[in-house]
Amino acid sequence: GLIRKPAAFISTISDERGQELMYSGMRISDVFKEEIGIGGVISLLWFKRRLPPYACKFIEMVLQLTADHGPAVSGAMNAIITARAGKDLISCLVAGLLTIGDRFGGALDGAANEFSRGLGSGLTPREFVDSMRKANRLIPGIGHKIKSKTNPDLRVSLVVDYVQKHFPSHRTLDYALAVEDVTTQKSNTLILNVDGAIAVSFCDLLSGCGAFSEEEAQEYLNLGILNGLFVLGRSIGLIGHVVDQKRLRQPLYRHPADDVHIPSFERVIV
Ligand code: Q5B
Repeated sequence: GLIRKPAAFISTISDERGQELMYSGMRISDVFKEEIGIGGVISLLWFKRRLPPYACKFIEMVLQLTADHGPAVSGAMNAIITARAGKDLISCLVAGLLTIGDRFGGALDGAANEFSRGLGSGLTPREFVDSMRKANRLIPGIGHKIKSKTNPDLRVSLVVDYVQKHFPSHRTLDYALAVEDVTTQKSNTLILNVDGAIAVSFCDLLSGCGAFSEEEAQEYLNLGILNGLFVLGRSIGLIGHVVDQKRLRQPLYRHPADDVHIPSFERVIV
């Protein structure tokens, strides 16, 4: 009989072979009929399941909150400079995205890991902060360049309010806020930042929404899904900055030399 050739790829999130495109088994027409929104589409394509409406709304909230934070942040600067060098939209977008990492915008995965570890191992917030200091590590999700206790980040307040109102449990967020009480004793800029607030809330969503086993929730965290949310959201703003620069016909950028400190070199004698 016929021997089936083993497939070169396995793929489980979408299927375009039939008459109608399917997202994790849901017809594209039903995606619109049921108005599941972009949060619902992400829940199908990233998590392969429908999440409750409050969770889908939270995903949409995250995308909107992270969409942009002005032209001065690392990602926007890189995208703007690249646009002014005349590069195409995709190159500019990628230039901006490549700044996202441990210090800027990409602290979500680390924050989820560290705060879950602290909570799970029963460390008090003070012990958790001390353990990070002893390990000579910054706490991911803590600290901001311009936001502080006296100049609060309203994005964080929006996240905290939403989670406290809609999530069945928010232990990780409560723990992170208690950690913030400790870190802000040192400096009032060491707040729970937007990366941290989203990350710990997402831990609470994965563990409390009833759609994931404990192992599945952990696996999604390990897969880097949280930094993925920031990348997706911030792409909206980065594209906006690129289009803006091109529309404004901004010239090639060169940084003023008097703003760069170049120490005088010793003359090298050959
Ligand atoms: N210290 C965010 O640094 C920043 C500490 C800490 C313990 C910490 C820094 C940091 C962890 C990574 C993180 C996400 C780089 C930030 C984002 C999106 C954004 C961006 C935007 C947007 C700020 C001064 C003193 C030193 C440090 C201590 C600092 N952070 N200790 N744990 N986490 N955080 N990133 O102000 O004793 O004087 O040596 O890396 O969560 O990216 O809008 O800009 O939407 O685009 O330059 O919001 O906190 O402070 O590095 O000079 O440190 O505080 O050890 O202590 P700064 P530094 P000492 S949200």
